[in-house]
Amino acid sequence: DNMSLDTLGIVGVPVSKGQRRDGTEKGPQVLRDGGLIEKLTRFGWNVTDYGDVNYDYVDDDLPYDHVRNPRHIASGSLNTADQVERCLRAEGRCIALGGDHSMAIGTVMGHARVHPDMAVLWIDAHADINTPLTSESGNIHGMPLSFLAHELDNYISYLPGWEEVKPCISVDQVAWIGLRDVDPLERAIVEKFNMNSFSMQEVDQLGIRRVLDMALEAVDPTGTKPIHVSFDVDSMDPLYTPSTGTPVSGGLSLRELCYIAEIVAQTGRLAVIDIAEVNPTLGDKNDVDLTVKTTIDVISHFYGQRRQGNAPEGAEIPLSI
Ligand code: Z70
Ligand code: MN
Ligand code: MN
Repeated sequence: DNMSLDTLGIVGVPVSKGQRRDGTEKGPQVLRDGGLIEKLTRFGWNVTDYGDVNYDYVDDDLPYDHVRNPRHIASGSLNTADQVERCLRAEGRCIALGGDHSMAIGTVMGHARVHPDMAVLWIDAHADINTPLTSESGNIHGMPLSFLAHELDNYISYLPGWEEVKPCISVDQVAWIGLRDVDPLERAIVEKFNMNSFSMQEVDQLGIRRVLDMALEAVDPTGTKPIHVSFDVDSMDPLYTPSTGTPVSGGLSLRELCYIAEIVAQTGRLAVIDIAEVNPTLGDKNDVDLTVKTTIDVISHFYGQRRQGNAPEGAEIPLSI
C-alpha cells in the first residue's frame, strides 16, 4: 500500500441525522475553512481533498421503532464506506471530517475492506455502543459500534435499508479512551464482552501515558496494525471544544489529546481518523472559533506537529559573517 508515501486524503462526511441537532453537517466545511489542509501541507503532506460524501435525502424515512432516520443513515454510511475505501487505496491515509459520530459506521466499514485487522482507538465521552434495542434516545450516533462488531450481530434488530451494513470488526479491536457518560446497558455490553475501556477514572488514576500504552497494547499487541482513530471532539473538556451537541464536563485536556496524537503519529501507522461532532451552529462565535482551532490543532499533532518543535528538513542555521 501507500503508507510510506506522504500522501493523505480528506473525505467530508456531512451527516447530522444521527442525532437531533442540525449543524454537524457543516463540520467538514468549517474545518476546511479553518485552514486544515494548508496546515497539513506545511507539515509535508501531499493532501488530496475528495470532497463530501452524499447523504441523500430519503422520502418518508419514518423512525423504525424509535430509531430515527434509519434509511438515510444506512445509505449515507454505504457511500462513506465506498469513499473511504477509495481514498485509502489511493492515498494510504484518510482524514474523515464529520459529521456526527454515526459517520464511523461508514468509515470503519470502508477501512475494514482495506485493512480488516485494524486497531480502533475510540476517543469519546460516550461509548457509542447502544444497540437499537438498548438505545433510549433512538439516535444512531450513540450506536455505531454495535453495528460494527461481529459479536453484537445477534443483538441487532431489523432496520429498513440496513441489509448491506454488516459487521466488520471484532470487539477486541476497539479501545475507548475518555469515557464519562456511559448508559447502564452500554456498560453491561462492555463488561459482557470484556472490552477495553479506559474512562476518565483510569486517566486520573494512571495518567494518559499508561492509559495510552495499555489501550495500544490491547488492540495492537504486536505494534504492527493499521490504526483507526475515531475522535469525538466531546472527548475533550468543553473548555476546549464547546461547540458540540452533548458537552460533558471533566474531559480530556488539550495536553492529553496532544500526547495521544504525538504518540500515535510516531507509530507511523495512523491510517484513518474520524473527526466527529463538531457543530458550528452551537455556541457563540468565540466558542465556534475555539472548537475549530482546537480540533485543527489536535489533527496537526496526529500528522507530525510536535510540541518540541519541528526542524525543517536540511535546515541551515544562518552563520554570522
Ligand atoms: C447516549 C445515546 C452520544 C455523542 C451523545 C448518548 C450518545 N448514550 N454520543 N453524544 N457524541 O443517545 O445513545
Ligand atoms: Mn461519539
Ligand atoms: Mn461523544
